[in-house]
Amino acid sequence: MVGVTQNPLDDPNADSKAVARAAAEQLAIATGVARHELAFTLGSGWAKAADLMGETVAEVPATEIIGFSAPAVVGHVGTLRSVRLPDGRHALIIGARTHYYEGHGVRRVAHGVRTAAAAGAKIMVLTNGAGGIKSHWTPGTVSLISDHINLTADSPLEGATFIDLTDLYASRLRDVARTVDPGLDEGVYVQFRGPHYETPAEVQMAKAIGGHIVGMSTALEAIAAREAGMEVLGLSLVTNLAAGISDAPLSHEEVIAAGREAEARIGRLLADIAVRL
Ligand code: 8IG
Repeated sequence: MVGVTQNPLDDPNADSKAVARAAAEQLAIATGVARHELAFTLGSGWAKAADLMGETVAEVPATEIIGFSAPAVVGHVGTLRSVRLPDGRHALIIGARTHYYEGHGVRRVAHGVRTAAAAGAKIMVLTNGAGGIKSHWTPGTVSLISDHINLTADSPLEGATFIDLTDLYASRLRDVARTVDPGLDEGVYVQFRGPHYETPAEVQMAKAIGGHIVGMSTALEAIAAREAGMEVLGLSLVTNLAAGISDAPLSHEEVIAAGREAEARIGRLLADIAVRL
């Protein structure tokens, strides 16, 4: 396409970690913050957390940083933010997730996480809006992610990279989150490719194989985070019951509305968790 800048990650010969290091360097210059100790990817409904966590030191359009692309979804924010927490640590806030369903490949999906690792982050907090399989969950419920099932049949890792995924969603960090809200439930996140929602039969399959949450983002990112040596905390905002769990058809507008309704409460929750991480 004329006038569209090439993303270096689309070059099959590109070294995705080198691109992430370059992105982290650009980010350090653009934000004036040399090192980010922790990082957050804010999915549907979670954007408010960034304002509540601390003082925004800098905000950069993601497209100004190498390897990032503009978000494909209305309601997603396309910026990278540096926020100073009350204790002086800096959090990198990634409001520009690239989803697998966009079809740009796993390197672009993993780029935010890899950039966070290259920027110094030891803890990666992955949040999302998702569908719930536990029938007692109401829209607006937050669940910790305890584990995942990756149904994309893909991996962000290249070559013979055999990475252990035991305790991928660190039980240590889930315990920290529960010191803020002891009532937080947890569940197994099942990543589908999307962008269509599941059929009720697929949701029943996800349930039968041990899933509690259905989504389109987090599993691949979590794998990349583990490869990069980060501890992962995963949080899902259940914006809707998964297809067939309730009789209601799913709509993106409803998902956005549930996110709006929940955003102040879950933003506060995440900000309170952040200072304890
Ligand atoms: I928000 O019901 C949201 N994201 N796969 N299924 C899947 N992703 C989702 C859903 C859902 N709701």
